[in-house]
Amino acid sequence: MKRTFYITTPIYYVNDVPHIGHAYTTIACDALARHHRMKGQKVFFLTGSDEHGEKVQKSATQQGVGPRELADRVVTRFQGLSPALDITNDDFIRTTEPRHYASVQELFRKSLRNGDIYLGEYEGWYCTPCESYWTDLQLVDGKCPECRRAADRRKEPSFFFRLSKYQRPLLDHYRKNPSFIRPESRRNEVVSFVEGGLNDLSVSRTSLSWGIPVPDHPGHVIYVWYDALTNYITGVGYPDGGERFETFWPADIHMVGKDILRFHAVFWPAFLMSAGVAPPLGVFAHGWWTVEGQKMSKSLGNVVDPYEMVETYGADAFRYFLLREVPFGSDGDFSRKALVHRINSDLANDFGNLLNRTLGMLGKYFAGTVPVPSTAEEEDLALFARATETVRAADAAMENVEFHNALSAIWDLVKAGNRYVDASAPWVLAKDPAKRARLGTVLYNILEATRISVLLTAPFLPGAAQKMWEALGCEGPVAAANLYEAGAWGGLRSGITLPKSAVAFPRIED
Ligand code: ME8
Repeated sequence: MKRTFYITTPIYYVNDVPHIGHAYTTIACDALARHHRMKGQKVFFLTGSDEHGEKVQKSATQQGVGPRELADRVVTRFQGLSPALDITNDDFIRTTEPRHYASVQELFRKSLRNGDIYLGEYEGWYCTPCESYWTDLQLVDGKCPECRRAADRRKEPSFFFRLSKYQRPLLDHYRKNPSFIRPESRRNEVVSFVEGGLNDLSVSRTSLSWGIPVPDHPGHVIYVWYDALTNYITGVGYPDGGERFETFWPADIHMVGKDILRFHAVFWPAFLMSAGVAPPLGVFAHGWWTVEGQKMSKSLGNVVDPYEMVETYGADAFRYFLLREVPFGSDGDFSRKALVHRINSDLANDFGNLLNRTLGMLGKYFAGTVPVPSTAEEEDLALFARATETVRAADAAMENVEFHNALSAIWDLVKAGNRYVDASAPWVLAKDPAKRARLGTVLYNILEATRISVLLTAPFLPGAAQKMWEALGCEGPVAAANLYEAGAWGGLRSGITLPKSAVAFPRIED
């Protein structure tokens, strides 16, 4: 196993406040970061904000403020997602920070020096009111696709990145690293795109001033995507190098939405190769959410606010729903009904109930003191085997970034725990003093299966898992437990006294 794990979210545009799409990527990264920490790896988890470029400039102009002022205001909404959603990022990078200017300019300079970035002329359809260039394909009836006014043919001097030169190196990289782009269907899309040929890419603008200046060419600012992608190395200390860079670069996973995969899987590795920096090890593209069957949009007024979700349903339930409801990588539909259903059936009925009924019986039959298990019977051995297999299956699913499969394996264990209770009927055993030892064994086994389930849910339900962990008398933060050590059968201590019931998941009325 690799000793380190570096994971990143995209950096979010500060032209508008966060929505479910932002929360989704960040939660997915957080679950992975937590899982890898529990495997004993040294983890670095980076998120941040994308503050330059036309989008932010335009939005600021519309609101009658400067772009910096807008960024300063909106960035707090993104930073606030971490405490609200229980996110454990190690750093939050803003592209307006001095450390990032130094990093972008250094990377750019490397390619300027070796001739991979050269001065040319950018030509396109320019809409003056929108201050935007459009390609032939983007124009609608020959007009600007945004304001529908006439666009003019216009040229400006621009620096270009010699992307065409990297077609072969990129294809070689994809071939040698089959898991560089995941899921596989997305990989095939990217490979076909690159096989189709690559044009050099315009990487500077003179029509915009809100950005990082091109070194030694003050009239040009660096293209916002060149600037934004570079955050992933700035975050670990580029260009100064140092221990953090040595330890964590190349990143293990850049997690992104499917719409921005091409930037990450084509442009970014090419920029890095040109500058002599190793490309990342992997890019994973997830799907998009619709809301109650419709595309999410401001004009429809159906944008899902993550803060509102946390207030209404709690961070654990929201996190659980997003990662359980759809196979990671596919598109999904968000609905309150489906969320409430998951809370009631999976969290309250299956999981919460397992813990509560077990603690209830322990209180009633053993005054809350965890018994010492004796001889294991066939159904006990089946439960141990299931628990051990679940640790393995959940770990394997997480390695494949299949959250839904990890959760479904964990829930199979939870359900097996509930079936074990029903089948061994402690309330019947309790009536017969001769069955006292058997009753103790049964209760120990249920508690132990519950403990292992709680351990496995910690990356997904950090708040609830911690409370349940404590209710089972386990010490320290569950987030700091080691998956393999704490996941081994028999970790629950006999002889300790547990409370009668624990905070579980309350049912929600539909
Ligand atoms: O693209 N469902 O930032 P951004 C799921 N700054 N994900 C969604 C979504 C939805 N309905 N809508 C958006 C940017 N997203 C750049 C990134 S990285 C170097 C620069 C996702 O704030 C989208 O796929 O517009 C993207 O991954 C993320 O939100 C950020 O979007």
